[in-house]
Amino acid sequence: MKIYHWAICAGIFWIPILSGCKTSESKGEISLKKSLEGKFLIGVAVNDAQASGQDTAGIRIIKQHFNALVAENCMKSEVIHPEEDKFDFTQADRLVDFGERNKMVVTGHNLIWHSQLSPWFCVDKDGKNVSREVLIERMKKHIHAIVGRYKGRILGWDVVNEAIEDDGSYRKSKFYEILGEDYIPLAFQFAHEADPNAELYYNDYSMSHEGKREGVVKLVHKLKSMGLRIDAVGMQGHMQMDFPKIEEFEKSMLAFANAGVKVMITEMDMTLLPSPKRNMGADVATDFTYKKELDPYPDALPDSVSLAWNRRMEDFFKLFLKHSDKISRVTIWGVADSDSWRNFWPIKGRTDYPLLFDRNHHPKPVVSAIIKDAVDENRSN
Ligand code: 9MR
Repeated sequence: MKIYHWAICAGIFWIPILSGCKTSESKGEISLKKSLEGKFLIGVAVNDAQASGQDTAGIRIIKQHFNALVAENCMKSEVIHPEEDKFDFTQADRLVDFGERNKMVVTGHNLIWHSQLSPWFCVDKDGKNVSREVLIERMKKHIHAIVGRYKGRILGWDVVNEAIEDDGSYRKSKFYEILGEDYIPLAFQFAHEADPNAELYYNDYSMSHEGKREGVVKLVHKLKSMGLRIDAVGMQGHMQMDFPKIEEFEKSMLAFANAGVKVMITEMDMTLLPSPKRNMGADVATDFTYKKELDPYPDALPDSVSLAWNRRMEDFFKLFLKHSDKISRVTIWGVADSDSWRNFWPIKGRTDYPLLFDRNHHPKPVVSAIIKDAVDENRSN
């Protein structure tokens, strides 16, 4: 692994720094955001320990390498709108301030999602589904309050999250149960009313599935034909080592771009742990029992595994560079391995290695590789 890293570093800076290019990066001389300038924004999901200033090692990386951020959790309805008449903007305000202080583009995540949904949202005090009229009014109030509060400060919103199933059909969420397909155009309409300048996105996982690809393309056409604003499709990008095939992911990127929207990779990470199922997707409700053999690297990673991970991650970034004209942002779902939700999903308490920075907050070899690939591409253009 060290030799691979040396080779990458030496290629650009002719300095064989076996420690992971730490010296030059920590001086701020090279960074992801600098090398990717003019290609796409490079973002990161930020948690409250970072936005509130506690995680200083994480903050150092965020400032050095990223020019965009998204709220990992603090804008989800159960946090920001815990009761019908009560909003809690404490964490979200902190996050937006943090982004502005660090001159980062801020994305809001998310407005309408079946998961992490405030328990009151779709039901009455007896737990029965509310009427169509009541739910529309609640959605309108929710979206207007949140989007309105950050008007002009947030570039764009994941308006609806994870509404389409792998086969292209609509997810049978509470929103769908009560409002049918209408809830999606309504959400986009309300978000646009609240901040006409904000970009609006549809965001989902497992986007390389043919069925989902077609379902999402259909949705984009539908919103456009209704005269509604939709700027981009967010492909979450929660990858596995054997899924998806890069070509399938590319097909979806091209399909969305052909539908007339920008493509964003919104939640990039890649697990290298054995999976209890082939295509895991990212349904947070999935939960499997812990088994030691499914947690093979609790202390350290064998070089061969690390090498394969770094190579595959680089291959994805090569794909993003190839299609940078279609991509507006690539966002990594967390700063360092220890921050990642992958350590808790789909099995709690495992040790995973899905992000670009390790548990010591050192860059993995792929960071230098991405920088080199971006610099090389600039030279050849
Ligand atoms: O990373 C997030 C994790 O900390 C939360 O516990 C979880 C539930 O809110 O959500 C994770 O982020 C999800 C994102 O909001 C939507 N796509 C799937 C992500 C991973 O589950």
